Amino acid sequence: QTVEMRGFRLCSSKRFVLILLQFSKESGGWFLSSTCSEGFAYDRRGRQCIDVDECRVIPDACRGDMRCVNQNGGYLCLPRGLYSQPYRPEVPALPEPYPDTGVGAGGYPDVSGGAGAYPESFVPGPPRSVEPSYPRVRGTAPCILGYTLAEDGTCNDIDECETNSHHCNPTQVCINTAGGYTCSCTEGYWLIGGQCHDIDECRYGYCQQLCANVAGSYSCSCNPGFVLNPDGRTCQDVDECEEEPCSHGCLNTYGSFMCNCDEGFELAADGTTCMDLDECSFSEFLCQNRCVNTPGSFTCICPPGYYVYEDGRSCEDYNECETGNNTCTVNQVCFNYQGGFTCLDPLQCPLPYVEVSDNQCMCAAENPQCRDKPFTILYRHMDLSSGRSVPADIFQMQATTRYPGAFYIFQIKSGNDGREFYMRQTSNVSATLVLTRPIKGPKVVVLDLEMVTVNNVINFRGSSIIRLTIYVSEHPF
Ligand SMILES: [Ca+2]
Ligand SMILES: [Ca+2]
Ligand SMILES: [Ca+2]
Ligand SMILES: [Ca+2]
Repeated sequence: QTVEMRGFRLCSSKRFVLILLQFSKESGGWFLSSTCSEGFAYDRRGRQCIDVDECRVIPDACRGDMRCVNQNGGYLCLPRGLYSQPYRPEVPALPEPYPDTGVGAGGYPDVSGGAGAYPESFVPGPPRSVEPSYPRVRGTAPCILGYTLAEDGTCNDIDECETNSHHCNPTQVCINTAGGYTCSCTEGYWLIGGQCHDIDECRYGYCQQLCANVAGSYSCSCNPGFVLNPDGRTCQDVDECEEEPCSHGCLNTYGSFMCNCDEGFELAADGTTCMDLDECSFSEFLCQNRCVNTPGSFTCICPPGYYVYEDGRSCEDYNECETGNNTCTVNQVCFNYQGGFTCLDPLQCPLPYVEVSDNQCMCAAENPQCRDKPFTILYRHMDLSSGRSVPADIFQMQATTRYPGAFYIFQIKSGNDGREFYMRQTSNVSATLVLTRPIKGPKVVVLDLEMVTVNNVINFRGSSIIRLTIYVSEHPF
């Protein structure tokens, strides 16, 4: 017997041995040959070891609800409720038929236990209400690594993160997966040498302008004049002009803006306010008379009797006599001068002078009263600007009647008390009245300019007068 049972030495189940022995006695159809390994019987006809179908030949091979499944070289007892399909483990091809002489030293050791050899190949079916029972296996769990058997018989994933059975380091984050878990870094960190380190996003130019690195993140900001775009990284120029910050013109620029002012204004220190320029303070010569500052400009004002010329600066005399804007009567003669006018009364020659024209009086030579008096008095009027620069030739005299052998002397007979005038003879028949000192107006100067005629041949000496009335204006224009 022991010789025949040699193949069972490796078998741990005595029960199994007993079953096989029993079968041998009852049926006699099978012969356990010492040359066949366990679970096989020697077929004399075929002269080879063939598998024994224990499920058929052994009554109640499996107990209760267990279902017997024949295996090559053994059998399995599997719960009926647990497996919907007949269990067909993918057993590696047996080297069968065994050679007659090949006494297997245990042959198929994993199958020797009869069941539980391939738990990792089990395909879990839908849970049943039947309370499962399991083949009696050698303590091997029916679920693959990472799964645990639930009470209902299903294999459930173990959440290693939840159960704290993971091996992630403290800087890492455990992420449970089906059948396992992974260690990874949260956003903003990266794995260097097994540790999660903050990414210095600033170093990698995440922000277009200003960047602040923080643990696990970063924050971008923009220079003044820019605003952060919705992407949180790029900056966009602010169009400050939309807020109308300038008094006048606004020009948006990249990162800033510029104000400009209308003509006549200047930008204040604040860079936005436009202030009126006081053009009058620039120069005294901006206006000929008086400068009046106005917002954005200036105006020149002229004294009464003048108007502002086309150039906007100069003062031009109103010629009241030409425009008719005067108060002279029909008998009077209107005389215009700078800044005013005067009405000249009709000429009235003082006795013994008689009028010879509308501006000349004469004292007849035959009249004894006229002896030692100038022969003629010619009335002339002229105007002169106050403060006129000197010297200035202002009036010319010339002898109109020339006597052969006569010569002429020109002199200022009266009215030159201030010695502002000088008579310069320019030929033997002409002279020029020269202004030698500035005269400040307003003033009326009456000069008697005398021309003395001397003729030694006929022993004649006579004179004529030009009574020159000079209207000196109040203003130097
Ligand atoms: Ca960071
Ligand atoms: Ca801008
Ligand atoms: Ca101004
Ligand atoms: Ca005038």
